[in-house]
Amino acid sequence: KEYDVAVVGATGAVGETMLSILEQRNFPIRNIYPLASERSAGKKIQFRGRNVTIQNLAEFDFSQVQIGLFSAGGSISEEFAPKAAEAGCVVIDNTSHFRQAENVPLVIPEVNAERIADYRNRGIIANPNCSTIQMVVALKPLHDFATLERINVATYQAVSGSGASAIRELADQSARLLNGQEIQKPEAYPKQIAFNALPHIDVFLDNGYTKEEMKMVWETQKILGEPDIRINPTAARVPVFFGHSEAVHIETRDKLTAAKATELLRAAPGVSVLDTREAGGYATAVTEAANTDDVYVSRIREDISHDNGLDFWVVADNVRKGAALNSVQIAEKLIETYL
Ligand code: A2P
Ligand code: 11C
Repeated sequence: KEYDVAVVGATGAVGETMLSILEQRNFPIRNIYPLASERSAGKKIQFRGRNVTIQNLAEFDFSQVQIGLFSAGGSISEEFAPKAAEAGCVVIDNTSHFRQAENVPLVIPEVNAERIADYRNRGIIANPNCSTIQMVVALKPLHDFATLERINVATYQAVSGSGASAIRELADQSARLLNGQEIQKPEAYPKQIAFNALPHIDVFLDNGYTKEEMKMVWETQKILGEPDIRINPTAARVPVFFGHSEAVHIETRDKLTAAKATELLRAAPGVSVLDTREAGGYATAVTEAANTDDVYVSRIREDISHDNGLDFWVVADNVRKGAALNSVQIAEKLIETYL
């Protein structure tokens, strides 16, 4: 069986990757419909060696497709996802807009694929935030064994998480600074990102955390179905193009040794352990994660400051496993079992 699929935000950092992952994984597609704003409508992209014309989202008839992969921003999803669902299209939404809605499942296939069944409620499945996905893929086997009580996490996030314009801004600032030129006024971020680190992703909330940090709290609790796990994140932006890194510190109810955690992680779906406790014996965003599909875990060790504490480092390609790949994996499970 083949499906008609729309990609909303097809010219963006995530949308382009969705298209190439659909190609790479040979998703059974009859017709592909790349959609974007009227600015891009009429332009052509290549899909499976053929030219396909980008169409204007605002004029698209969603009754032509069975699946819509949305990644054009929260306000676009807010307006168009319900319309698409009403027309009979199952929406897999990569924005934050529907993630906390009670009747919308929030899915990482390796963790809670069974929740995909709840697409029937509203015709929408939410794809979690990239920083949540890679952390929870690694946490799931540890939680099943030792029961998580608390998570402390600091992130080092790539600029591709902010989209194509931020990728250009980091490249442009880096080139100018290396050439001894002044940088232009930053647009994607409030301060210079090249050769810097910004303790700020998404908007600031009343409790002093940023929305990116609170998304890690809310989404982790929802995906694991554990509203009582305490989570304390700090999210930072670093001058890396592709691949988020995270230092994760967990406290578990039951003792979890580093050896046991390593064994559990080695057996976990979607996880690759790289941890030889020597120079270079760990994964990094650029050298291992970027352009690949796995979530890499390194630096697994028992916390010397807490009896039931364990630390690890986790990296993944934020645009692939953190967004486009996870959405396509949801679509694969959807057609395998339900459509
Ligand atoms: P466009 O290129 O036509 O502006 P990124 O996250 O990398 O910045 O990409 C954002 C994506 O969302 C792009 O594909 C962009 O298309 C799309 N987009 C932005 N605004 C709209 C809109 N009003 N309608 C449809 N697509 C939009
Ligand atoms: C970032 N995590 O790296 C963000 C991007 O909620 O889908 C994804 C935002 C989201 O900037």
